[in-house]
Amino acid sequence: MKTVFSESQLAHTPKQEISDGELMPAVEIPSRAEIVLRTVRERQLGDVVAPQEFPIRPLHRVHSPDYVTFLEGFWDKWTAAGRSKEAFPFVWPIRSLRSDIAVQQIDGLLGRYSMDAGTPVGEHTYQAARASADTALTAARMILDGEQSVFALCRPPGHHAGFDFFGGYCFFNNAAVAAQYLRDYGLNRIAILDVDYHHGNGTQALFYDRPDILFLSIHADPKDEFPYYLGYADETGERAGTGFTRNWPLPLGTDWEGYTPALEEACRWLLVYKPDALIVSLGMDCFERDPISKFRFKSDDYFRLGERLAKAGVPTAFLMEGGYAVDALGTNCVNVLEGFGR
Ligand code: Q9C
Ligand code: ZN
Repeated sequence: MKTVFSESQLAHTPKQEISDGELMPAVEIPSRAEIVLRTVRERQLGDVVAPQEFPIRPLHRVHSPDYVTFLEGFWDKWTAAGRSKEAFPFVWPIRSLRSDIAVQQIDGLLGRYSMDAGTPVGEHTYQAARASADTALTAARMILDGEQSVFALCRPPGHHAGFDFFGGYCFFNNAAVAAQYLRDYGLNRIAILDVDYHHGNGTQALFYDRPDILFLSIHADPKDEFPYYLGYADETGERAGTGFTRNWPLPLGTDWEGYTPALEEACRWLLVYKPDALIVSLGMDCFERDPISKFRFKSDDYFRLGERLAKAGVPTAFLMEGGYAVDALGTNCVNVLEGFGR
């Protein structure tokens, strides 16, 4: 299996995040990508190729142009306002506040275009997020060109980012951008299986009313875990998309044995849907030693995950999402890809 990777993704270097009432060291850090890349090479998974640079168009197929422009121009505005460190939003236009105001002030803009205060924006965040989307798009291109499987080593991750907001360490929704690209360049039915520990709220919302992109997600129950406000079992799609979203929220403490029935059900939906391509939002944060998560996968379980996905027999692009136990991240990730074995 080939890997797509760009060094530009390492330029996004969050330092701290607001968590549990404290400023804590950031967990979505460049060494995550570095250890996965090193393990891909050590275990000789296959060639590592640089992504193509794509124009802005495929991003605009998923994200609002004003959001993309906001991220692109953010650092200049931030520093012009006399700020020098990484940025955090702290006020949002919820409910009784007005969302029809065309805010100009930088803190207003940060809230307008975000969902949480846990996702610092820095000088090179836009460039890295673009490179991450290019990595996913290149993987999609390779599937169109006949690859049976490909690994997009994306960072920053994407599945929490929506039409016009960042959050959950995500800026552009790599899986959504890749799925829409596959639709635009000839495939009719795309399935996205999200196995990150957290619900992929951004991806779900982007395709909620569409039957041409099936969204399946297995994750920690949002009643106990981020993102709290989406990812419940009764969310199954709307209008033409009714029945084309499925969620399996699982209790904290879930291990491989507890996870398997949900995975089997998800795979059954894949079998019924018969997608032309599968995108796996591949988070490794179900791991027992993940510092921010509460599932109990062991490293060997990731082989089984890969083996099970291979049985679906669909051309598959793996896109990296979360996973914060950095020392084990390479092992766990390459275990999935080796388990998949094509
Ligand atoms: N106290 C992904 O895995 N906040 N995002 C955690 C911990 C957000 C995770 C706070 C977690 C987002 C792509
Ligand atoms: Zn996650």
